[in-house]
Amino acid sequence: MSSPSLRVSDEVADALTANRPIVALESTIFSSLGLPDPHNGECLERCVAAIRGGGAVPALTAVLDGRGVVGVDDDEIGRVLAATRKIAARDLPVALGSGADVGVTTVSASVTLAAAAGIEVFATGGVGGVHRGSELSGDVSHDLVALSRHPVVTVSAGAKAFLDLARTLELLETLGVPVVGWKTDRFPAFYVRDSGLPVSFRADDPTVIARVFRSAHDLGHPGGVLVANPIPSADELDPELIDSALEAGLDQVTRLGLSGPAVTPVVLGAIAAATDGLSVPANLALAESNAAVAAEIATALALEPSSAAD
Ligand code: PSU
Ligand code: MN
Repeated sequence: MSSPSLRVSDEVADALTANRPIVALESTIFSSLGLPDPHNGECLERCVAAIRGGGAVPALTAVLDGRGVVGVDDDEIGRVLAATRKIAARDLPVALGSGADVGVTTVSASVTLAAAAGIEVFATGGVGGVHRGSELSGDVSHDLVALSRHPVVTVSAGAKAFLDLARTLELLETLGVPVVGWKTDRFPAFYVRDSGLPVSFRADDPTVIARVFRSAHDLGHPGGVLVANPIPSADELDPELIDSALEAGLDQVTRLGLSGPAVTPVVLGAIAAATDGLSVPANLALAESNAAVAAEIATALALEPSSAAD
């Protein structure tokens, strides 16, 4: 499984061989680019505990010592949490080829690494998507393309709240990525359970998602499935508070003249400030919930034979 470009931990490699459930995790949300210290470390601990509690093996992805890593060892976690280099899928070849010391992987890079290792389920906070004003800036996250290219089920609380969610859903349709509402008919908006937009399919049972995913494969579909899991009701934030916090965040981006990968960390920081820090526990709760749902789906998938095994 491992190669000069890819390092798979022993625990993850053993689980792959034994067809035990595995859930890959991204690392950008667990760095200071995603959450302030020490909440980033707490978020990772809660996600790992949720995955193990659900009977699956966690596989944190990152770049370390010029290799893509699937299953960061415990004694390396500090390096990953402190990293400030954000690595999307297009940055992976450069990071590996040039021997980058350490970098945190976004959804697109993490899904790429998970698929390369043969892992079928991945959990994140919120995926990237079509940015507001993208008709001028052209800023559309590669996350959406990566979801359409790699055979991985991604569990997310919808997409990042400050995106153009209607256009994000349109692009997912264009790219042929099935979007499944987890126990909901509505596409969630990260800190709030309902973006006001519908999803075309709802699942209340992880086995159904496993079968949707296997069906896509059987038909030669190259990509994955996006599972949209709303933030738990008890942790949901007031939509009006979030709307004004988003405005504050986007204003700050405009004032600073930011574009590209620099946008998300600044907006997230501004949202935390504008909500008096309330956005942070909400972010932790939704990430933990996604990890738990991902473990359920990974467990269902381990029981659902793939056609390759027929
Ligand atoms: N959503 C969050 N926090 C984050 C991200 C998303 O609430 O840190 C990260 C994820 O790693 C996602 C990335 O893949 O932002 C997308 O960045 P961009 O918009 O630059 O493609
Ligand atoms: Mn972008």
